[in-house]
Amino acid sequence: MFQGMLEEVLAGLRKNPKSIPSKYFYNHRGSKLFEKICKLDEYYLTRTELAIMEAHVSEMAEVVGEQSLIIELGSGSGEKTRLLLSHLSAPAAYVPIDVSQDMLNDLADSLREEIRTLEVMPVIADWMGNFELPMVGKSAVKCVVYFPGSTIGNIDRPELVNFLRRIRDLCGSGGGFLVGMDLKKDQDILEAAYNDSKGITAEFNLNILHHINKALNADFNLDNFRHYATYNEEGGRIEMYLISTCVQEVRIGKERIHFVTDEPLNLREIGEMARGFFHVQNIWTDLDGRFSVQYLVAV
Ligand code: AVJ
Repeated sequence: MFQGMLEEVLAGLRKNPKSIPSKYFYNHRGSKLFEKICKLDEYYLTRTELAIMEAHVSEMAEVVGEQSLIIELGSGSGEKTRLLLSHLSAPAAYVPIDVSQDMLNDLADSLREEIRTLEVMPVIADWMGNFELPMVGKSAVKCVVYFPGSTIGNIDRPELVNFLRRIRDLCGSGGGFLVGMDLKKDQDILEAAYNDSKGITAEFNLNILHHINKALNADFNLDNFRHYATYNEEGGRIEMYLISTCVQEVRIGKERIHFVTDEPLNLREIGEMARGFFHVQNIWTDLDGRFSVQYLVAV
C-alpha cells in the first residue's frame, strides 16, 4: 500500500517504547471508523472545529485572500473544506493531498460539481513525505496550506520542526498556514473523547493491527491488545496505546517482535506547536475554549 510500509512499521516496533506511525490507521475500514468517531458525543473536536469555521469563515476567507492556491494536507470527508472553499474569492486552485485515491476522487468529483469554477488538482502522496505540486492553470497570489482536524497534534516533536520548515518552504514567505488545533482543557473531557462509551475508538485503534496483518502478512492477535488513552498533563497531550495483555511474540514478514505483559505501544502524541517559521496572526476558538483554528503567516 505504501512504499516502505514494512520498513517503517518494523522500525517503530524495534524501538523502546514501541510505536506505529499514525498514517497506518487509515485503511478503508479505518477511515470508516474515523468517520464514526467524528460523530460521537464524546468526540467534541470535529463538531467544535466545524462550529468555529461556521462562525468565522468570512473572516478566514478574508485573511486567506483572493486568488490563493489552497493546499490541504489529508482530504477527509471535506465538510470544513467545502465551507472554506465556498467562501473564498476566486481561489487559484485547490490541491488536496492524501494517500487514499478513493477519498481524493470522491472529494474532487463532488467539489467540482459544487464549485464549478474551482480547479481541483488532487495529489496522491503521504503529506509527511515529499510530494510535487501540480501545475495550476491560473496564477496564484499566494499559497495557503490548510490543515484541519488537529492532526498536527499527531506529529512528534522532533519531526514537528522539520514539518513546519517544509510547510513554510511550501507556501513561501507571506504564504499562510490555516490549522486546526486542540486546546488544553479538563482531563476528563479529553480522555472521554478518546475512550468513548461505544468503544469505537478502541476498534479504530485495534484496526491498525488488522491493517498491518493484512498488508504485511503479520500475525497480531487483536484479542491480546487493549486500547488505553491517557492525558499527559505535563506535555499537554493525549497519548494512546495498545497494551499487550500477555507475553507474546508477533511475526511480521521474517521478523519476530516480542511483547511483555502490559507493554504499551505508543500510537500518537498531541503536542503544542513549535513556533519559529511562522507568526500567529489570528486565533479563532469556541466559547468554551476547547478547540482553535489559527492562521499563521510564513516569515
Ligand atoms: C484525526 C488525528 C485528529 O487524534 O483526534 C481520534 C484521530 N484517533 N480518535 C485525533 C483519532 C482516535 C484524530 N486525528
